[in-house]
Amino acid sequence: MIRDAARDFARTELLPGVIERDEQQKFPTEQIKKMGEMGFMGMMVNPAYGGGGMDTISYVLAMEEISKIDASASVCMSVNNSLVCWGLDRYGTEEQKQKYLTPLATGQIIGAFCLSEPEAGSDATMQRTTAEDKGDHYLLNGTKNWITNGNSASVYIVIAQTDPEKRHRGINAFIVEKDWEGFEVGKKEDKLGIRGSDTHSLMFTDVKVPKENRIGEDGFGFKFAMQVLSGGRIGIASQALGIASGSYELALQYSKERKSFGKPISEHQAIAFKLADMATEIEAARYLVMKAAWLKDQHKNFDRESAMAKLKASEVAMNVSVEAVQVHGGYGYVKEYHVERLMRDAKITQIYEGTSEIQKIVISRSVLKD
Ligand code: COS
Repeated sequence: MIRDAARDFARTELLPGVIERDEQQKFPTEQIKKMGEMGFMGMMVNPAYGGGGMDTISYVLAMEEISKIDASASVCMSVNNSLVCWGLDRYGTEEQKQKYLTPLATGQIIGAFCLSEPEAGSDATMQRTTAEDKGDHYLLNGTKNWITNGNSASVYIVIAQTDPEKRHRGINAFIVEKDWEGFEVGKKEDKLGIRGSDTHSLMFTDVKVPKENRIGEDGFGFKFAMQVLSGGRIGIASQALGIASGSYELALQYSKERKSFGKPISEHQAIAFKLADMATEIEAARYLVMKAAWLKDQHKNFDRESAMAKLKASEVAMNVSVEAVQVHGGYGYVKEYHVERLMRDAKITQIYEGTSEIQKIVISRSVLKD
């Protein structure tokens, strides 16, 4: 039912205008609002805080369907669900949940997660953004880069260094509101793909953050970021799965309609074998994503599996979307057939929330402990 609801929504509400939003870099404001009303923005959150109380498997199913049609809407959904809501639900105080989680989970407002900096993406411990302890508040200074929902968000989880001598143990996570003095939204990035999402740099100049807006104990910020990202990788893996299966479905349909040399191109082995490879790879990725989601739902460690799921699903998204363009031939290279957009959207899944190379660090460190 969840998958069908997400599929119907994507086809009726996201498909119209998806090409124009990509061209004009237009954020899907109305569509995201409706996704909130349907319960897609806080799917795994405790219903006491306005969430859907669903499991990760349900979230993956919905993410795949939304991503088949509009990966710009689905990255907004993924960040809000897995990086912002899940982290607050798990580690927030009662006050933080009442004040921030409820409006975030119901989609009344959108959240953003701010870890990356001009010089700290993969090497996440090298935070230059500082939060100086001033007694009842912290003073936040620094710059964050490539922040999804950068301008459309109202609430930001910001990772900052409080005590450089303690390195990663001196890092904290803070809840920051957009209209606080000293907070400035910087330039919007002009991107290759997911162009409907708004990606910005953010600047903080002496932003006063009340002590009660720190998440967890002093020094918990790096572990918080790592745990939240581990769950986030299931979201991005399901986004990649959706980009792959969306591209494949378009290629399959087109190959049955388009004729060459007197028969549908699907009946030429060159195309039929491509479809076989695409279907097989998608199925392999789907099992990895589902395994990671299932482990998370069982409250077991899923760090290795979420990294594997993201590594594999993002590679499959890239390969399958390139092949889908090839199956479409010249039509694949123009916008109205959708596959060129899916191909451009696929690339980011190998980069954000930990590059493929970072996933291999996580996986190799884990397997070496076996
Ligand atoms: N859950 C909880 N804690 C974790 C963790 C996880 N999944 N992964 C690491 N940690 C903890 C470690 O236990 C360690 O804490 P202690 O020293 O107290 O034991 C601490 O974090 C540092 O871990 P480690 O030494 O492994 O850190 P590294 O600097 O080697 O970095 C990687 C580890 C590379 C995995 C990490 O920096 C990373 O994931 N980088 C990518 C970040 C990212 O996704 N960036 C994209 C931007 S967000 S779109």
